[in-house]
This record gives sequence, structure tokens and C-alpha cells, in this order.
Amino acid sequence: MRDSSGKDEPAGGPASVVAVLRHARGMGLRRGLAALSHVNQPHGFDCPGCAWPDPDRRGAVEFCENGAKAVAHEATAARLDRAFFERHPIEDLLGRSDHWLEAQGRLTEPLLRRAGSDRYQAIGWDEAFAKIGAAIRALASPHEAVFYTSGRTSNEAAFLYQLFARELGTNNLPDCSNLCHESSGHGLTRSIGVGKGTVGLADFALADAIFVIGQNPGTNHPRMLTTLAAARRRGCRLVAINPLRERGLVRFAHPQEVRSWLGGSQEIADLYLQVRLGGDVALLQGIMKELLALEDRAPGSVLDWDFIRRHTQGFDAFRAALAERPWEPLVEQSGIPREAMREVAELYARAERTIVCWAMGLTQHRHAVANVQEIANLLLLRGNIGRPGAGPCPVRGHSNVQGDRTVGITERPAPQFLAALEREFGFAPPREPGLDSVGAIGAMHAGRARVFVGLGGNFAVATPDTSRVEEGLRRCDLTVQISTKLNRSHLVCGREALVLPCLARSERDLQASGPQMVSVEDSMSMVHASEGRLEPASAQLRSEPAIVAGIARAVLGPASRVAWEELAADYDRIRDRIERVVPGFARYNRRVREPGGFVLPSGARERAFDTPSGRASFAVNALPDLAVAKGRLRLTTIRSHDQFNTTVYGLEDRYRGISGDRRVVLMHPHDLAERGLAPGDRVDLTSHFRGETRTLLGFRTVAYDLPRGCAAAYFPEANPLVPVESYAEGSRTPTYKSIEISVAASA
Ligand SMILES: Nc1nc2c(c(=O)[nH]1)N[C@H]1C(S)=C(S)[C@@H](COP(=O)(O)OP(=O)(O)OC[C@H]3O[C@@H](n4cnc5c(=O)[nH]c(N)nc54)[C@H](O)[C@@H]3O)O[C@H]1N2
Ligand SMILES: Nc1nc2c(c(=O)[nH]1)N[C@H]1C(S)=C(S)[C@@H](COP(=O)(O)OP(=O)(O)OC[C@H]3O[C@@H](n4cnc5c(=O)[nH]c(N)nc54)[C@H](O)[C@@H]3O)O[C@H]1N2
Ligand SMILES: [Mo]
Repeated sequence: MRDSSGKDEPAGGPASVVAVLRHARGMGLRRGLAALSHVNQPHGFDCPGCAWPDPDRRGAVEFCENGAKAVAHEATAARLDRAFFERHPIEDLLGRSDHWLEAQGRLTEPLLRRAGSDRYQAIGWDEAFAKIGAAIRALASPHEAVFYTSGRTSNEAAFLYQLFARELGTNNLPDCSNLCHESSGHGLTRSIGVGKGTVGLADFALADAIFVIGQNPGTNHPRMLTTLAAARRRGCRLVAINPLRERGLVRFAHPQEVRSWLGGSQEIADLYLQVRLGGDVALLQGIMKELLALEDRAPGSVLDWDFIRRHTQGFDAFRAALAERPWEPLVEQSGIPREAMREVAELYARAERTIVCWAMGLTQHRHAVANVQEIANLLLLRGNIGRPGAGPCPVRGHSNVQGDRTVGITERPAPQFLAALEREFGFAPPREPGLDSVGAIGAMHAGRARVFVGLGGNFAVATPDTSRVEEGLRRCDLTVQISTKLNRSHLVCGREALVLPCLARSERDLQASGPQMVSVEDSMSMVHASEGRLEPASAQLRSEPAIVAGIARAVLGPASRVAWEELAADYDRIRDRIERVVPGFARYNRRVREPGGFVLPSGARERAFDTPSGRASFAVNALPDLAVAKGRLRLTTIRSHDQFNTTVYGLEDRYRGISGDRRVVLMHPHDLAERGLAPGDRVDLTSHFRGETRTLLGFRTVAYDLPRGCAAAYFPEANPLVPVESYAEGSRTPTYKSIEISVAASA
């Protein structure tokens, strides 16, 4: 079996520094170190990696191994010129791996693939904008256009983008949030009236207990480990809930501390529960059942009755439902014995202040919204919300995914937001909901959506059901990708296709009024500035705000109510508009220039719950149906240590001890043996959903420490197995973490 005990090797440590230097060399060491010295510094740029916040007191080095990789790959010295596209027809590029495409370097000029042509050719910006203008104006309805956003886009670009879509007349604004934390937004809004977390970084220094559920911070939010290790050192208790024993949750050594070079490291989790895939509702209900039993034994000592009475509703129904629930299915679904649940309940009852963190392990299931509501239930029972050191903390993915939503990227805008937009700009925005990511796939496939524009991201690869998505994109009249790097979405073209190359976050952005900065919102609602410093990868690159403004003008023409050129010339003017439309941005331009920025207000943080009743709400959830047919497994898809979403940096999943191959499936040794398989065997994976099957050939088996009946494979290699109709109830997030599969030896 692979080493996943984590006993010997901590996450982080000297190996992280070695990895950073290797990637810095990849961008030319001088440009590399220059770039890294500006990451997450005042007057520098926000790390384009994850959305974990920056500490108040920053070190000279405020990035992690994987942030360094993200910067290194953005700041690479490699360039894609027009000769490259002459040499490589699209068919040839389609045969290359995602890793190879990414490694070719930065896009340098706008590209067009004309109808019937087999390759991209360079064109001018004006011609590119004119093409988009003509294609969108030719549509029978604005609802035939889809405007996708990935979460790296700045507040300024995102605000212009949604403004354009809504002046055009559609709310078709799907985004990566639909694929990511949408379930957190839904669950939290139902429970506490706001779709965001309520804690700040300072709360982690006060918490007595921290739960980390369905999240692998050692890889995906490495700077969070510094926070967790510090909490642990001062006696805070840590509970990890994860089917895989993730190294970073077991042991950590800070790569920038001398101690770590001498072998010093820090234990992370006190309790590590290897829950079965999808078993979190059962596990959390079991823990709460034990908690209520503790309260019954010593009434008034466990629950926060004052909080429950004054600030919540639905407690009696919740308690009654839990009391009736038998133990057997809770233990069976979660795979966790009752004694372990009691141990967690006791730990939780002793902690004065508790934070619960989570990520994709909870949000990408059919019952994902219920997962999030059970976390809210757990916190509400002891009043762990709206006071220091306590609260829910959905840890966001993309560095500005939260900010994009705040400034209007959503297919379901709130009426108040639309009213403010109408007041400010003088046009009537559309009221009917638009397409989300899953909806966009269906609409393109059915020919109801005919123009696709992607503001960043890699829609063809990040979404489920790859072949369905590709068919949909190919049926479009026009596909447009606004990107820094080549990826597969550029190669899955509509009748015509455009690639518009943009500035990256690390690069200087010069507009008519002078150098510009943008702003982003981190996972804890802090809005702060980001200013690129590097020379742009090509003189032809344009900024995202400038590109969006160019498209908007070309589509909407002189009749538009928005002064697009003025806004793109000076981003302060965009921020002034955001301030007048979105609550919480008062004195935006002034406050965003203060070191560290400012925090957006949230009622839940003050126990003012923006629900219909004005109270936080206990939710009663049925146990999900997790049964699979005999002989089948439940598959989850995970990130390796060497990728950022669909961008694959390398083939080294260091903490899991897997290297050289990404087409692998992790299985329990007994599940392998039961099928007559050995580690390293080639197998075919088939997913089963409503009588349909989807198959991937030739994966390699890896024996791994995870619960029986569960399996794991990498995102995005396994995406073709995920049916597009299989999504979370309520949030419509694809069930990337829960796919019924069968495994058979390859022929
Ligand atoms: N370096 C790097 N950083 C990143 C990213 C990246 O790709 N690379 N991606 C960014 C983005 S967009 C996001 S959203 C985040 C993602 O951050 P994570 O959510 O940490 O990413 P995943 O690899 O999807 O990990 C999910 C974790 O959930 C566990 N899990 C799977 N199924 C279940 C389950 O049923 N129950 C429980 N309890 N656990 C389960 C898996 O074992 C894994 O540890 O990271 C962001 N940061
Ligand atoms: N199976 C499976 N699928 C998943 C997930 C999973 O856990 N399992 N996770 C889902 C999640 S959480 C997410 S967030 C989505 C991610 O979905 P996306 O956000 O669509 O995908 P990314 O891979 O992050 O996008 C990478 C591309 O963005 C472009 N890019 C990078 N930087 C910039 C920039 O500054 N500006 C612009 N314009 N473009 C830029 C580059 O061209 C790069 O190729 O994937 C989802 N898909
Ligand atoms: Mo994400």
C-alpha cells in the first residue's frame, strides 16, 4: 500500500522550497524571483492561486509552493507566436495533452479560426471585436449567448462583463462557482441568510476547535497549514474528516522556518475520521445525536440555549428528527463507529469557540446542500456564529471567485441588485434567471445557445460529461476565449472561433489615464488591491476590462447607455460605479488603497440573519441514498499536488506518493483483490447513471488507504465519467465527488 500514514514525512518542509526554486527557474530565474517578491505584498499583486487571505503582518515571503507554481507558470518566458499556429493545425493540437498545451507558453496576439479552416491565424483587435459584434447581433435573442466567467477575473472586469450581458438583455452568466462552492452559497443562505463564511483570519487565532471537512489544504490552500499549525501549537483541537488520509492534515513543517530544515514539524489533526464518500451527512448527524445526548445528561451544559431561543428557528423539529433517526444507517453510511462520533461530540462540547472549514469534498455531491446545512446545524447548536473565534468557513478556490459573485456574476441576480443597476445606468436589466454552467451545456447541445464567450477558465475540460460539452461547443456559431494560456477549450471550436489574449495578474496594466490596479475579494470577504509589476508577455495583450469594454462597444454600438471607453481608461471610474450599485463598497477607491484593504459587511457576523424570519434556521435533512449496485464503487475526483484545476504543472503528486501518471484510480487493497486486480494493473472505468454508461480506458490501479467501496481519480482526467444531469439538489453543482462506477481489467 502507498505510504499515506504521514507519520514520517510532513507536508511542506524543505521539499517545498526545492519545488519553488525549480519552478522559478522555469520562468527564467530573474523574472521568476522578481515576480515572487511581489506576491501578496502591499503594492504587489494578489497571488493568482487560491483565495486564502493574507495575514496582517506579512513576511518578506508571502506565498506557498503552489502559489509559486501558479505565478511561475503565468510569468513563463515561453511565447506562442503566429508561426506556432501555422505549424500546428488544430487537429494536431487536439492530440496533445493538457500538460503539453500549457507548457507552450503565453498567448501573444488575437487569433481567429475562420469557418472551414483547420488552423488559427493572427488578426487585429478591431477585426476580432467586429466579428463578435456581428455574431451576437445576428442572434434571434440575447438568450442565445452565454457568458462564462472563471474566478481569476478581477472585480473591475467582472462588473463590466455582467453589465454588458445585462444591457444586451440576458442573465446567461454561468461561472466556475456553479462548479465549485455553489452548494455552500445555497446551504448557508438557507441556514444563516448569507452565502458566504463569517470568519476572518483573526478568528483562527482564537478558536478552540477547528474542523476541516472535505478539503485538502496541504495541496490546495498551503498557507492555511501555517494557520492550522499555529492553532495546534497553542492547544486548539483539530478534527479532519476525509476519506483519504491527506498528508497535509496529518503533519506539517513550515517551508520558510529554519526549524523545518532540522526536521521539526507539527502534528495537525487530533482526530482523523476517514469517512466513506458521501457519508458526511450521516457522520454529522451522528455527532449531533451524541451532542444532544450529552446535553440530556447534563441539561444546560452543552447547548447554547440563549442563542437558540433568541436567534434560531426550527430547533424542536430538528431535535425530534435526530432523536428518531436510528444509529445503524448513520454508522453504516459514514463508516465511522459510534464511539468515534461520541469522541468528536465531546471535543466539540468542550471547545468554547469552533470554526468549521470545508471545500469540494462536501459541495460536489447530490446532497451537497444538505452537507452544508448540517455544518450550520452543528455550529448553531452551540452558538458558534457571530462571535469571535467561531463560525462557518467555506474555503474558496479561485482567487476572486467570491468577488466576481459580489459584483454581479450570477445567473440569478437579486432583485435589489438589478434595481440598483437600473438606477445607475438607465436601462432595464432582464429579470428572468439565466443559464448556469449545467444549463449552458444543455442549451448549447440543443442549439438554443449559439455564441459562447469565456472570460478565463477552461470550460471544455472543467465541466462534466466532456463529450457532451464538446458537442455543444462545436454546435455554436462562434466561441470566444479570453485567456492567458492555450488550453483545450481553444481547440473545441464553434463554426468560427476567437482567442483573445489578456494581461495576467502579475503584469503591468497601462491604460489611457496611467497605470491601473484591480481589486479582488478573498475567501473571508476582504477586498484588496492587486497591481501587476512585470513587463507584459506581449505588447499586443489587452487587459480584461479593456477587452470586455471592446466587446461591449462592438455589440451594443453607439446606443449603449454605458461609456465603455471611459470606464476602461481609468478603473477608478469602474470602482465608483460598483460603489453605487453594490452595498458595502462605500469609499471603495480610498479604502482599497489602504494596506490590506477592507472587509465587506455581513449581517450574520453580527447575528442579524437575513432570512425571511430574521433567524438562523435549523434544517432537517433525510439521509441521502448512497447505495450502488453490487460490485460497483463510488468514485471521487481530486486534485494532485501538481496542478491548478485543469492546468497540469507536472506528474508529481508528492504527498500521496503517486508520480509519473495521472490516469490512475486509487482503490482499497481488498477492493482490488476482490476483483482479481493487483496494483499497477490496467483497468477500464465505467460510470453508471440512469441506465447510461460512460467509459474511460486504460487507467492504472493504485492501492491506497481509503474506505472500502470508495475510489478516487484525478480531475480533469475522470471528467468524461461525470454525467451532466447528475448534479446537486438545489445548487446544480455537478456530482464530481460521487460517481457510481464499475472497474474491469482492460482487454
Ligand atoms: N494548488 C492548487 N490550489 C488550488 C486548486 C488547484 O487545483 N491547485 N484549485 C482551487 C480551487 S478552484 C478550489 S475549489 C480549491 C479546491 O480545494 P479542495 O476542495 O481541497 O480540492 P479537491 O482536490 O477537490 O479536494 C477535495 C478533498 O475532499 C476529499 N473528499 C472527497 N470526497 C469526499 C467526501 O465525500 N467527504 C469528505 N469529507 N471528503 C471528501 C478528498 O479526499 C480531498 O481531500 O482549491 C483551490 N486551490
Ligand atoms: N472532476 C472535477 N471537475 C471539476 C472539479 C473537481 O473537483 N472535479 N472542480 C471544479 C471547480 S471547483 C472549478 S473552480 C472549476 C474550474 O474551472 P475553470 O475556472 O474554468 O478552469 P481553470 O482550469 O481554472 O482555467 C484555467 C485557464 O484559465 C486561463 N487563465 C489563467 N489565468 C487567467 C487570467 O488571469 N485571465 C484570463 N482571462 N484567463 C486566465 C488559462 O487560459 C487557463 O488555461 O473546475 C471544476 N471541475
Ligand atoms: Mo473551485
